[in-house]
Amino acid sequence: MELPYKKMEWVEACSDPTPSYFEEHFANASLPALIHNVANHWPAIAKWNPEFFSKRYPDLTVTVTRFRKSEVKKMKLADFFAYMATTKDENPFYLSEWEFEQECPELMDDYVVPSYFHNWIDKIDKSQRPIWNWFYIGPAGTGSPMHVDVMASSAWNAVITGQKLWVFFPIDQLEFIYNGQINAFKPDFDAFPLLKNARPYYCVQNPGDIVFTPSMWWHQVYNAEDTISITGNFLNHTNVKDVESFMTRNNLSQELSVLRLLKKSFLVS
Ligand SMILES: O=C(O)CCC(=O)C(=O)O
Ligand SMILES: [Fe+2]
Repeated sequence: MELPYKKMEWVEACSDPTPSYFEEHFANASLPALIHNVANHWPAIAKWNPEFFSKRYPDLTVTVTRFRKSEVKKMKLADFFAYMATTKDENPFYLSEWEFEQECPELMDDYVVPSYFHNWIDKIDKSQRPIWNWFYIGPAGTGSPMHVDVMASSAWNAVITGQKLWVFFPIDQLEFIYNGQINAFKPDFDAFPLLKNARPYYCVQNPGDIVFTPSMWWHQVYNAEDTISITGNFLNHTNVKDVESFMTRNNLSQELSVLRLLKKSFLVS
């Protein structure tokens, strides 16, 4: 896809980084990454496809939405995959943020999260912790509007089948994106003139690629093909400051007390 920005940066790519390389170059530097040669070794790559999901969980009810939740409805999973294979909708339904862990916990055996995405949240008892793992599954033309991730956490996303395009805006370009009202893939420079000054980061993610989203970076995602992908958000020493200030700003006192316990157990002070 051609994007009409005067200047763009490519998201830096790497192949199966060591934890120290990943931390230094991406997590601590707060830069997005396109990581090759990790998720392509997951069992999920050979297993997760429309046939697998349709046969294994045909009657599971999921919630699907059009862009910016302009329409929301429930569907059976097998019916959604049948829709995905045939739709010509201009603004198709997307199965985004599907919380699969409770209904399909066995799917968690099909992937291995690299150690550099270590998640403090995993220390909290399953019944208490927030669900921060989701599938994003949809036909070509679906995607997620501009957003920052939950509670200023960071995220990894792996494409299993299909292709995603990503546009990222670093924190020092906030003034150009009008609080996320813009559509980064169809920028309207008349309605949002400052957007002309933006210099977004861009990448194309293919099957087996992982994209790392640093905390606080605004981003928008577009599925250029029918796509099955999975995301995990995480909190650890690399983003705890951002998460803590988010919680403080939003008066999340309960969450803050959990965060402080986690800090105590993970950070040697
Ligand atoms: O794939 C999508 O639609 C959104 C993914 C995303 O925003 C994320 O992983 O943080
Ligand atoms: Fe996101």
